[in-house]
Amino acid sequence: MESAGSNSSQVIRCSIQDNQLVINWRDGTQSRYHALWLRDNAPDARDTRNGQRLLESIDIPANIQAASAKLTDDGQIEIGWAEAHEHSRFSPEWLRAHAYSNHQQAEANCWRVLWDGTLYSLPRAHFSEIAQGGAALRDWLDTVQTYGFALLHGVPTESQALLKVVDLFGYVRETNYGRYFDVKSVVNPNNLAYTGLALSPHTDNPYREPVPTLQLLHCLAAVDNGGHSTVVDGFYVAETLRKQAPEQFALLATLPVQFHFQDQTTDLLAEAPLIRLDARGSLAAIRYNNRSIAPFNFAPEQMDAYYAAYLAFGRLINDPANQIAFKLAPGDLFMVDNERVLHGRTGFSSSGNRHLQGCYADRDGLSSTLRVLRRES
Ligand code: NM2
Ligand code: OGA
Ligand code: ZN
Repeated sequence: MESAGSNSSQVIRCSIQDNQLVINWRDGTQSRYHALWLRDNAPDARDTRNGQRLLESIDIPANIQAASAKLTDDGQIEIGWAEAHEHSRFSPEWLRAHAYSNHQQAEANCWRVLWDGTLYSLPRAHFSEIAQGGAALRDWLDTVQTYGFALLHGVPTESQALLKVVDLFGYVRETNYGRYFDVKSVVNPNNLAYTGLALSPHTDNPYREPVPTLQLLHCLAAVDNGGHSTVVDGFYVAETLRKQAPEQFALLATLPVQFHFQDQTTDLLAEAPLIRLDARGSLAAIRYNNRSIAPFNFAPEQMDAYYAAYLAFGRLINDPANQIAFKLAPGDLFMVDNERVLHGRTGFSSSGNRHLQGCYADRDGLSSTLRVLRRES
């Protein structure tokens, strides 16, 4: 029953047992697939032009029976249905890729590299290279995904040049601060970012829901004294706290706090825990901003414990051993994953003409572009 095709030749045997397709692979492993799962995912349940599903799962008889399984001459696995549908064909390659039996939960986000202040070479690239697209762009975006930040040199020192960087991978997330914003010291600032004050490491716009997931900051003019940038891997710091004090980590991951921003035309308020976990308990997002956090309003018996956890987290974030510092020169830009890497700056004299431009963008656009670029390699 073996036939041509490298993947079908990996199939030693296929059969139906207990209403499941059982495949014995050449490497000695076995995979099992439930009849209902097979019917639900059969290629004939999809539009051939776009791969989108046409079938409503609720329309499949819950007791659907797989009657037979065979390897066809053209190397497909054919399931014969006892009910309405005669048969469905699957490629062995697809079945292998989607095998779920003997299942070990894949390590979620295993591609992330967490770092502290000893990360000795800053991930970086040159604008003229990534502007060509292809492998250079792929590698730079990959760096942002892996480390949660990356530098870019040689971005033209022109207003709005940072939008050209966004155009390479995705879409600007416009906010009340505009499509992009000028970070410089102004007379009547609506935000402390628009002063010469130091900004301790923070994530931007925690008072928004959803929070912008990427931030770009592009240097148009630097000053001699101060204005250094700092970045901290919030996931590294959170994992450190999880190890040191699991009960403090758990408090920060469950008790919601509020963040607030107000000016003449804006009143933004959002409530969320400082640490957000995904359904598997892995880190999903950090929200931390000393300037816009609202007064805690927990039950009195929670206040001491929460403050202890909050301050422990804050000390780790502000510990220079966890920070990387660098100075942006005109033409430099850095992009951070705003739900993972906190950024800040040292103070500078507001009489100088330091000028950054910033904007936000969406991370899903970045990961989509990255997957498309990876198809080509
Ligand atoms: N700016 C630079 O999220 C924050 O409030 C940080 C944001 C004003 C857009 C500053
Ligand atoms: C900001 C910010 C850093 C800087 O604008 O959100 O953090 O270097 N700026 O001015
Ligand atoms: Zn900021």
